[in-house]
Amino acid sequence: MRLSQFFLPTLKETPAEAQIASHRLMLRAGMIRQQSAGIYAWLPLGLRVLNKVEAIVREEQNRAGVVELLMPTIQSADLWRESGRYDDYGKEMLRITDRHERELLFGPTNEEMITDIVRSFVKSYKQMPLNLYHIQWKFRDEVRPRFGVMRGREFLMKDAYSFDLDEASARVSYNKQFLAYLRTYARLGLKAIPMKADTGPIGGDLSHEFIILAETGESQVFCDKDWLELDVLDKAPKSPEELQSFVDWATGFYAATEEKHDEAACPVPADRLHSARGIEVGHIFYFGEKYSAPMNATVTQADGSVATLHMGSYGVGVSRLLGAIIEASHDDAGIIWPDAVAPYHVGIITMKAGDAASDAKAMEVYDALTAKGFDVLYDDRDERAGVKFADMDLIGLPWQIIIGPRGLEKGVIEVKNRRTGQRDELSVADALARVGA
Ligand code: 5CA
Repeated sequence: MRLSQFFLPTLKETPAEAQIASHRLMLRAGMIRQQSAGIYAWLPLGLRVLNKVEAIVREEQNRAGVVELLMPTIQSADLWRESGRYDDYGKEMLRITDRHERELLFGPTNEEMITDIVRSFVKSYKQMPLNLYHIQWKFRDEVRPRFGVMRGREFLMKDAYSFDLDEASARVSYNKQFLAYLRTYARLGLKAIPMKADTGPIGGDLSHEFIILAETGESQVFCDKDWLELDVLDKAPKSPEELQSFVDWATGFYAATEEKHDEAACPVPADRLHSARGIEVGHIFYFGEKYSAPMNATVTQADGSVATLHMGSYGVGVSRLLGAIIEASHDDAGIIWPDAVAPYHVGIITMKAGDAASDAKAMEVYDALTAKGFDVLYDDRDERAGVKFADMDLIGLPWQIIIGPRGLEKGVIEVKNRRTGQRDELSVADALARVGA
């Protein structure tokens, strides 16, 4: 992509309304624009990252054997009356009336709708277990939407739902999601800590929140430092027994939110206890028959008897993750994207506008990288070098290639690593190799 043909409305000034780094940086980097309180337009750069995060979430759900579908954003109030949640959900729910005076709502979550779909098609124990997910926009009329995409009113969520014959099998579904969550966050370059959690309006008695550490997190959390050293991607439990031991192992490390932490009773010695702010990037629940019983989601068993389905639900805050990743990875100059979700892998800057040799070399490098399948953003604007450097640091691509007449005379171009700040003058071939091409 050539920047002169892209739409990247970066801001020089720090927007006054943004209190935390990720919100400031997403606005300044031209990723999002607020359209109403807690409701954002995703500008091209922001959308590219959102799509990459979504793709990793999707791959890990598919890997765990969860099947994708897509449910609508608008739901009928009657469905929520069946579960008894229509009145309970209160003011957070956006209620809508259509031209026929039918009561609708913009879905804040989908337990009722997925239960309705499953009960209408699934009649026999032979169709169990069933694990389904979708990635869809949600609306919650939060009292205080804030921190940009971190606590929005409209936000993108991956929500999965499991249906099983009994509690033991539901536990296997839960554990598969638990593993998928740890893998998802690790691939996004995040250290997520599973913590036992309260279940709130979703319900049930088994639940874990996945928290990542960042200075601006909404809650104070405590955890065993040893957890932060571990790599979960090298673990591949397969059988239900292996999976259960994995979950037991992963939840065996001490981790607690402020409300649950008790210094006197804490089993971890002070020097191994890490205390930090945390951001909730996912939440999983097992709630048994809470929705299936009132909504009559049952199957016939082998002996002819009727079993009410055991359910769980599993949420990832896809749009919130962008804020969380930036909170965990930025510096004074801007965002530092982990490779896995960077909107482009390399940015090319020419230092002297109108210099034909620089322009030609930039196109040569651009073509070479593009031919190898890399996403490249070439800043070909007629701007001062200083402006281009600042914008490139701000948008945080992992690598920068800087091309100017002085280097070209020596037969070199410069490669800068955004994370370490290291800059090296290299031949074109070495520069391509340095960025991984
Ligand atoms: N039905 C369940 C799981 S599918 C559910 O709704 N869980 S939740 O309420 O915990 O939401 C799941 C995730 O969505 C949260 O962990 C959080 O990361 C994200 N989330 C929740 N509210 C918001 C919000 N207002 N803005 C951005 N992300 C949010």
